[in-house]
Amino acid sequence: MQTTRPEHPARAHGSAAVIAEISAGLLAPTAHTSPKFLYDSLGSRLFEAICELPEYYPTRTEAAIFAAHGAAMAQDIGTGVSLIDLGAGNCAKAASLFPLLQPAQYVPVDISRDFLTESVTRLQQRFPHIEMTPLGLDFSGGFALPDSVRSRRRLFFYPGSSIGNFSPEQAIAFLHGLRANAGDDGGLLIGVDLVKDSAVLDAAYDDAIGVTAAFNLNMLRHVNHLLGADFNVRDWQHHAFFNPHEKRIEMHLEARSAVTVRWQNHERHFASGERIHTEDSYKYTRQSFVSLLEQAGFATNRVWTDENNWFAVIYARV
Ligand code: AVJ
Repeated sequence: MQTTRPEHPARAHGSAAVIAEISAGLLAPTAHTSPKFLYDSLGSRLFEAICELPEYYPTRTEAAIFAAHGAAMAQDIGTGVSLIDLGAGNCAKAASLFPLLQPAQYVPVDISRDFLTESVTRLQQRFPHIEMTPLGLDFSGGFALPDSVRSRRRLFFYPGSSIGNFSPEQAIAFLHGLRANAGDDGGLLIGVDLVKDSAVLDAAYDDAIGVTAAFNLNMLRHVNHLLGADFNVRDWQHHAFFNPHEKRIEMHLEARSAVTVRWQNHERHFASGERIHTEDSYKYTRQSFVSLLEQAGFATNRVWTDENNWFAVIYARV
C-alpha cells in the first residue's frame, strides 16, 4: 500500500475516529467496512424500501408475529416501561406496539441522527402522552443511558434481526452489556432471523429490482462524504450470498475493473474482481439463539415464531 498526496483532496466530513475506523478497514488485506456506514439519510430510506420488497421476508414476517402475539408479549412485559429502541430508524415497529405496551417513555437510538429526528417529530404528534427521548448515536460499542431512562423499568427493543450484524461472539458481548444495563427487573424483546433454505435467503439480499444493490452501493457515496474519498460508484457491483458454513449472509462490493481509490493521504488499489466486505447478517436456529442469550446472562426466554419458522421474536429476562 502506497501513500501519496492527491492534487485536489476533497473535504472529509467524518470525525477523526470515523475516518480512522473506515481507513483501517479499507486498507486491510481483505477490505471491509462496518454495516453502520450503510445508514446515511438515503441509506435509511433505501432500507425502508428494502422492507417493502416481496423478497425481503424478515420485516413482514416479524410484523405478523407481533400482530399475532403482541397482546401476549405485552402481558408478559407489562405496561409503563421505558422502551429503548435500538436502531429505531423510522420508529414504525415500536409505534405498532405502543397501543398494547403503553410505554411511559420511548427512547429511540439510531446512528442516522437526522432521519431519527424527523421520525420522532412525526411520532410525538401521534402519541403526545409518551415522553420521547431520541438518542442520535452509534450504540454498537455500548452507550450510557440518560438518568431519565435509568429511573424506570427498562425494556430493550432490538427488532429486525439487526443482532445478525454482530458475529456470535460479538453478539454475546453486546447482549451481556444490555443485560447489565437492563437492571434486575428489565428485559429484552428481540427479533432474530432463522436459518432457512438458501434460495430464500439469497433472494432476500439480492432482489430483482436492485434496491439492495443500491443500498449497498450507496455506502460508497457515504464513505466519499465521510473520508473525502473518490470512489466511483459505477466501478462497483453488489454481491450477496448465504455462506452456509458461517450461517450468514455476506454482502460485498466487487470491483468491475482494476481501480485505485484515494482519500486524505491514503490510496488503495483494488484488482478487478476484488471485494470490499460490507455486511454480515448471521442467521440462527431457535436453539442456537436461546443458547446465545443464556451465555449473555439472560435466564428466562419466551419465543414466538411464524408458521414457517422463518423468524423468531424472543422476550428475554434476567
Ligand atoms: C438491518 C441488519 C437487519 O441484515 O437483513 C437488509 C440489513 N442488509 N438487506 C439485514 C440488510 C441488506 C438488515 N438488518
